[in-house]
Amino acid sequence: MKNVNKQAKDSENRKQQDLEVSKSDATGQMMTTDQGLKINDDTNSLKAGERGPSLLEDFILREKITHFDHERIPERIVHARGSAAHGYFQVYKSMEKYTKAGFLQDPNLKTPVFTRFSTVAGSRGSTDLARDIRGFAVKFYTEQGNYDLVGNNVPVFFIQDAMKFPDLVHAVKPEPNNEMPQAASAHDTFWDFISLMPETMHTIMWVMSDRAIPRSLRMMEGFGVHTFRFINAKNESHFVKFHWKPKLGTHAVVWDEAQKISGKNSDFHRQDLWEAIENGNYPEWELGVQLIPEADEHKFDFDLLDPTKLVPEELVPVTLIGKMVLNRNPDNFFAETEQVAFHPGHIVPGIDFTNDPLLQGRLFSYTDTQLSRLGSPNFHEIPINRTIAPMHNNQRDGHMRQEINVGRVSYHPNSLGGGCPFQAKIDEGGFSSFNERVDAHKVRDRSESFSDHFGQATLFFNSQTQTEKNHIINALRFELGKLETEAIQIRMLGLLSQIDTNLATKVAEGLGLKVPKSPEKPINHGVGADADKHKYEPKKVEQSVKSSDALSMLKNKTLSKTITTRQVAFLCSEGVDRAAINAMKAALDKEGATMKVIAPHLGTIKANDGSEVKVDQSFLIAASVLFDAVYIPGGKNIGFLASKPEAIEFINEAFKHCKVIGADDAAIFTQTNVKSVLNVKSDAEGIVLNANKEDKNFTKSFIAAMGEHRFWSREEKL
Ligand code: HDD
Repeated sequence: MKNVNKQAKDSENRKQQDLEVSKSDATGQMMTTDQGLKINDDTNSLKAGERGPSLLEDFILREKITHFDHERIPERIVHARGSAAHGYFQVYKSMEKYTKAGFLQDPNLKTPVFTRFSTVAGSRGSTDLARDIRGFAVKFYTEQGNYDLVGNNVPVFFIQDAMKFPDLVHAVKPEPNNEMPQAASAHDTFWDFISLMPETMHTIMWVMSDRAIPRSLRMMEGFGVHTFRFINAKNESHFVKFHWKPKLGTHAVVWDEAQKISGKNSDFHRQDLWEAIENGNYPEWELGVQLIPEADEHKFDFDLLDPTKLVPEELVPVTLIGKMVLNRNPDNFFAETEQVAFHPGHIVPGIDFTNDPLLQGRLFSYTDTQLSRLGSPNFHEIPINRTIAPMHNNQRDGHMRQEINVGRVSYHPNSLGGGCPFQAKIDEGGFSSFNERVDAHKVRDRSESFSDHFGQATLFFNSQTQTEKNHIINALRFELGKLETEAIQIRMLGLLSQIDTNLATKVAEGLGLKVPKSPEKPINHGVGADADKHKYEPKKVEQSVKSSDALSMLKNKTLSKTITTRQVAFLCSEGVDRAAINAMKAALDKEGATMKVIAPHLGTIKANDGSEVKVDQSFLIAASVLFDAVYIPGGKNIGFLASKPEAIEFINEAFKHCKVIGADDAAIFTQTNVKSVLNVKSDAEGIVLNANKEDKNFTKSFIAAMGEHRFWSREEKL
């Protein structure tokens, strides 16, 4: 067993060892120029006299400034804002029945991975909490070469054909005349495009749901989106959909919170991921697959090649086949997180594409974009992109080539180099594309089987709880409410009415508009220009599955009750009950949750027993939106906090966002001087009281309530 573990550990470390040779550590070293010349003065430039002009001769100044002038590279055209971590993937049991992919065979093999999460629309410095899809890109450094699973936290995409991707991105990005708004879809150009492209409706439902405002990058699902293929050693193909299921469950914040977090800490997700890994709370996901035999390709109400559709888990269950653990933060953000280059076309034998027209376009786009972003076809040599598999071919030269290819041969076939590098036979691991038969006319067209634009949007909406439906309605009211053009709002109401009449009516109420009686007929602009193509008119296909729990976060079994790594704010001031702090802290520690003492000032405060309590954050810095729950320990401080507007705001906000509030003394909620300003109903769900310190189960009750995460009944009452 020991040997097996060692083998797994060794395989996991292979990428780390590879990166080691490129690392530079200045500890204990002298400062030099880029040429290795030791620098004697890094503060003063070379001048003609103490007060004279700087000299052109100053090669040290020139080198330093020149390098600085060229430090920036273009940010990613989409997914510019991202955070990443290293880790490993391990399969539970061999998947050889379905795929010959090397990293999916041996449960003792740990394949190194580098995973980058991102928002789509915002710039590199934009807020983490934008309403947006999150990118979920995993680079597996396999022994057969790099495999990239470049997915999102939403299982479907806005458009069906890559031809429309630049239009979609132009529409959502800040408007070109005034570069506004940043990292937001709530503006006219986005909804103008969406309202004219009914195929976007299913994904719009997801983006308007709380999936688009995750609580943490560690608490969101991932999806490969497209249907891919698994190919086994007998060259048999199964269609496959990939899922990542987070061990901590799938959780979100609410929109009001998201907006406030953006102001308080726009690095909220980045910091959360970084700190979890630094503290040894390694985030974990299980990889799931939905497997569909070739023969079942046409068995569904939708086309498997259509990326605006998902396969309901009721029709094809998700089988969990392995796990990914992220256990190491990058050493250098630019070198690793910024320079990593993902590409859905980086595949290994055993995995292959389908003819999904969105995927087909992506296969071109990703290498192309690296050429302008990273500047050269040699981006594969950048340490984070380097494969751990042996790499030999006849590609040569280009900007910034690192490799020194020896010998005189750089072509194939050759006799002077003994025919090397050799082509690999299939049984030697050589890649060959799936032998799919394609027999067709060349057409610029789309299959009629892609015409259902509403069926799964309705399925998604119907699968949500009432709370989730309310959040979708409010998100649409917010987004559409920000538009300047009424015609776009009305067009959207027309489309929403095809998904659900109640949804459209409720959104219309918020906008002060009426749902159009005979909505503009949705045009499929992708193929609508030609009169003969009326067969492509958008339609709604009734889905055989009417409601799917897996699509709702609140019904979903992936909503885990664990409170590991959750953050609790302890609101304290002078005279706070020391024993109460200790008891709650100990109980939270046991569950892996963390606490912070929030008080009127930094430094320390005196507890009721005379001891000093270290303050982590003052009310000036802290905010309820940055915490999962609030605890108000007893003692004299209750009276003080009740008179402190910042504390009242803290508690009110936690109540509004349906979080657990625990208090040792009900007085905080009932004092006459605060009753008028405190919006908390002390008998509401999720308010845990330890009246007169008599409740021995208080900490237990508080933790159990935290496991429910939010008490939505309060929101409905509000
Ligand atoms: Fe894309 C980046 C995911 C459609 C073109 N995409 C990018 C990233 C993710 C995705 C996660 C960031 C990777 C990283 O962290 O570096 N993209 C998707 C998914 C899609 C999708 C799940 C649909 C199912 N993308 C898509 C299309 C095109 C692109 C249709 C173009 C035809 N995507 C790009 C890109 C990016 C990119 C322009 C920008 C930066 C990069 O590639 O490296 O090439």
